[in-house]
Amino acid sequence: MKFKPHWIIQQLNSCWIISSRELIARFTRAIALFVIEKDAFYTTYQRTSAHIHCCRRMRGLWVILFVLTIVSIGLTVEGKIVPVCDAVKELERAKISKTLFSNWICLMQSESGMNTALLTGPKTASSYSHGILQINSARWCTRGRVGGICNKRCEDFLNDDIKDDIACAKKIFDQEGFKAWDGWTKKCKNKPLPNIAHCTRKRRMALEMGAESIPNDDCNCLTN
Ligand SMILES: [Ca+2]
Repeated sequence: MKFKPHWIIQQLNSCWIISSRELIARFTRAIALFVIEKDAFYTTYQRTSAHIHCCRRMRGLWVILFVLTIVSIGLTVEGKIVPVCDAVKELERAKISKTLFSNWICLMQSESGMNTALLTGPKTASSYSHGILQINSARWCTRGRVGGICNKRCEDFLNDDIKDDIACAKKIFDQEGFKAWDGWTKKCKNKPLPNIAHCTRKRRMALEMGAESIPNDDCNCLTN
């Protein structure tokens, strides 16, 4: 049988309309019949009860559809909170100077809370900032198509892969330094920086133990 979503919506809508109008009429008729003729009352009562049951099921369907919609929206916008050591690993892959790792992590934490899907704005010139590094559409990327100085779609900075985010952020850093990010200026500049020593320590311990692989939740980012 071919699925017809418009038919379901029609049924649901008609049920809602009937429930608020027709039910009152049916109960009124039922009360009148009860007074006049007892048997006729029971017949009408059964029909009305069946209708109430039908509407309850329809309302149940509405609730299910509503919950599914909310869940699907939630899945769409839900981002990944990147573990610190995973971010450090990506910084190393991007050949960022190790002496700046703590600043980069502080930058990510202060700008986005390490959330890859964070979208903020609009700011000046209707620009938006995207992702874990809050890359702005005013200059660095273009919304909906490839563009900007980084020659990227801004939406690409909202997914869980932060390699391209870091690559673009490197260009921002090369041109403007960390001061390009308000979060870094307010929360990192001349402030205590995040301690990422545990990322290097776990890696070093694993190497000393001769482990060939390290569990996912550990950091295998630093080779020194
Ligand atoms: Ca990305």
